[in-house]
Amino acid sequence: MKNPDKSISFTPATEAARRYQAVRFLNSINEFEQLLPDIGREAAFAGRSNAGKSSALNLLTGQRQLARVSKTPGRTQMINFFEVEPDRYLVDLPGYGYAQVPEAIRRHWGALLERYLRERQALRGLLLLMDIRHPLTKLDQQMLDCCIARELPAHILLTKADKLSRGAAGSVLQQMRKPLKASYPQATAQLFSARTGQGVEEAHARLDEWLGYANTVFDSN
Ligand SMILES: Nc1nc2c(ncn2[C@@H]2O[C@H](COP(=O)(O)OP(=O)(O)OP(=O)(O)O)[C@@H](O)[C@H]2O)c(=O)[nH]1
Ligand SMILES: [Mg+2]
Repeated sequence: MKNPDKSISFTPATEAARRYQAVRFLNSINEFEQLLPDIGREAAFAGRSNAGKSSALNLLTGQRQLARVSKTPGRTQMINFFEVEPDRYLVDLPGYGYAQVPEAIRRHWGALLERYLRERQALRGLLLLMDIRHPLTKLDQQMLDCCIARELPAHILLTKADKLSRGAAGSVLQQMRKPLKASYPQATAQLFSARTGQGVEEAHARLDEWLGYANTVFDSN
């Protein structure tokens, strides 16, 4: 699909865009004990392998190569921390659901992810990314269950919205709102495309809220 808006995504037109453009890679960890002290605020990016987490992080920070994007699923294999400023972080989590990862490694990541989600007090919100063509899988629902268990806010990005027509993408979003309302009333959702820049401002607003840059409560449902 043609991309007439490509320049928008790298122009810091808003205060939030300028803020996230200053984000820098901090470190990668693969053991819970390697985490920084549990203070400050973090917003994490989660989702199935290949859902577009790293691409979203790059678009939201206006940096093409901050996080590594790959055609090969399972590329992000560590928990990667990115600093907005001291005590304010974005966190790229390893993707789940990729069958080719050896069982032992999958178990290690599963346990690390679960412990991070359950115990990390600095974690203020979860951006849950789903390919718009495969939304709300069983594993995605498990992530939302984790959020409910500790009353962690969740916001869903339906990624790769450019793969569908405007109308079709809108109707996936509408259809998803029904089960969300029934089972996960706290969760909100929006369309997103790392290719066209669709949905950046809405996602920034959510991150701002969680990281303490906004005073107002976001309401997208
Ligand atoms: N058309 C389109 N392709 C996208 C979009 N976002 C990501 N992709 C493509 O989807 C593939 C996976 O993107 P990544 O950002 O690496 O996905 P990830 O969730 O970080 O994957 P893992 O790190 O492996 O879990 C790449 O080929 C991207 O170019 C999008 O908005 N539109
Ligand atoms: Mg990735």
